[in-house]
Amino acid sequence: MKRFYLAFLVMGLLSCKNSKKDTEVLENQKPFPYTVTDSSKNRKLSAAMDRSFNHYSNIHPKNNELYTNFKYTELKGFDYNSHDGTVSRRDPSKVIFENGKYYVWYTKRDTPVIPVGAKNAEKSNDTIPSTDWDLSEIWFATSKDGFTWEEQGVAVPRPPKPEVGWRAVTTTDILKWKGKYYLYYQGFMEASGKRGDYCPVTASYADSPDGPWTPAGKVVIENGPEGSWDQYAIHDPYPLVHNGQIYIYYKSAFNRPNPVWVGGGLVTGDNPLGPFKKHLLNPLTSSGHEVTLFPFKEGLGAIVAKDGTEHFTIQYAKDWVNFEIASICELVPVATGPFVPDAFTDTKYGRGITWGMSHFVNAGKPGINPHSILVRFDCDLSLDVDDPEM
Ligand code: AAL
Repeated sequence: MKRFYLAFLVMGLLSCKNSKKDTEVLENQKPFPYTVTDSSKNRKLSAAMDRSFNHYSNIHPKNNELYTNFKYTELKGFDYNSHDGTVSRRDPSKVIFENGKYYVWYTKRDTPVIPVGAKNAEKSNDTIPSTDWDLSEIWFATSKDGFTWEEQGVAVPRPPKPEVGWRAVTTTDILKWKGKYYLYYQGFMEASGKRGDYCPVTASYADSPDGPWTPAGKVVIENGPEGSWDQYAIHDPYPLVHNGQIYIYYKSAFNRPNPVWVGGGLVTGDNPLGPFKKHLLNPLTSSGHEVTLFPFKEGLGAIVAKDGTEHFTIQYAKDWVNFEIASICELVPVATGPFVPDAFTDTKYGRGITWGMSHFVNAGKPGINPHSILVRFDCDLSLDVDDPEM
């Protein structure tokens, strides 16, 4: 028994000694960037408190214009074959307003059977898809009010083998540039999942959003050289116009086929079919499975949805390159295609966004086959929600 008392006494003395040491003034510790009470000055901080005060001290989640809630509404007008998993719609483009109506483009899969899954990609063939987006094409729909949509048909079909995108054309986004329209999209040359989710980006162009679309027939945003962060995949192209140039943001999943780590990059140029220059600071973002951006004041806002250490944040880059976390949000939309009134106007003071399309993925559970649906989201990431053009 005595031995136990002795042990407690020693432990007690040691812990006193440690706590005294912890409260000692720490040389080289940075002064705090905020007001603190005297008693908390010069204390050693735990890792979490250090992150909170010294790295993220500018975050006030509910106290700036880039904080919002998200509301979701089911859309009318899309048929899903009783949600049996053979029809899937996902990854909507930005929504644009032309000819008195809204337009959206998206990935549509309509296959005789459901996907076998990325891990079983070897079992896929010309009619059996590996993933939800394998064997897909790019379709489009129009709407007068953004709630009820009329599916218009295919905009970009899969081209014949071995052209870029022969296996699947997916995950598109729209650019309006000098009176013409450009759809950028992922062009798969193998079933997704065989080695990873590997693909480059290609494009088609048209004089009208109704088409017809002419394929560029070549890779438009090249994968990086061997060993670089974007060597395997260029995903989610997202074009905007800034400083008289085309800015296309994109994502790469840089350690596929292992767990996904994502980075977001930027290419710029003045010819919509390339060549484009990759930004020297790429990757510009460390998180966000799909890249969703909108001109906001002088800079660029970004909805950073799933994946990465900064997921479910809204970020801001005053210079369109160096992103800082502005807020942390809940129920953040995935694969977002917002209505961005200033996307192509080369605005010097962006108005932000209030609504758009996103997708919900049903990953597949017993009795429910995997597929995705398009939904509408509404939010307040705008300077003026009463603006009639919003
Ligand atoms: C999406 C996007 C890309 C990926 C896959 C289909 O949400 O990031 O398009 O390839 O998942």
